[in-house]
Amino acid sequence: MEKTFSIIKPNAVKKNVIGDIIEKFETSGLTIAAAKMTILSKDKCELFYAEHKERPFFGELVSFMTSGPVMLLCLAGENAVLKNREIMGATDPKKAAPGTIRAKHGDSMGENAVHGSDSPASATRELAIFFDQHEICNL
Ligand code: FUP
Repeated sequence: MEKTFSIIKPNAVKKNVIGDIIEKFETSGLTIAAAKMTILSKDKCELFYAEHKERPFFGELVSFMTSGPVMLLCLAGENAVLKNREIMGATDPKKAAPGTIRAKHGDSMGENAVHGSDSPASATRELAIFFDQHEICNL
C-alpha cells in the first residue's frame, strides 16, 4: 500500500468542508492512515515548502498556511500519490477538472483547498515532518 501526505488547507477548514473532502478521498479508494488537526508553526511550514523559498509567492503562501487550523492526513492506497493528485486537480482551481477537490473548494492559486505530495519521495519527506512513525497506522 502506497502512502501519501495531504493537507486540508485553512480556507477549506474555514468553509467547513473537511468531511466533504475526506468523503472524496474515501470514495476514490484512499484510506485515512493518520489524521491530525493543528495550526502549522512558521518554522515547520517554511521547512515543508523549502523548495519554494526563492519564489515571489513564498511569504504569502507561508502566511496563508499558518493563518488557521489545517488537517494533516496520511492517505494510503494503491498508487496513492498519483490517485490523490488526480482527485485534487490542477494547482490553479480555475484550471482544475470538474469534480476535483480544487475545482469544488479552491478559491485561488494559493488558497487551493488541499496539498498533496507530488512523488513517493516527497510523500516520505513530508510525512516525516508532520508525523512520528508510530502515528501512522499500517492498514
Ligand atoms: P501543487 O503541487 O499542485 O500544490 O503546486 P506547487 O508545488 O507548484 O505549489 C505549491 C503551493 O504554492 C501551492 F499551494 C500553490 C502555491 N502557489 C502560489 O501560491 N502561487 C504560484 O504562482 C504557484 C504556486
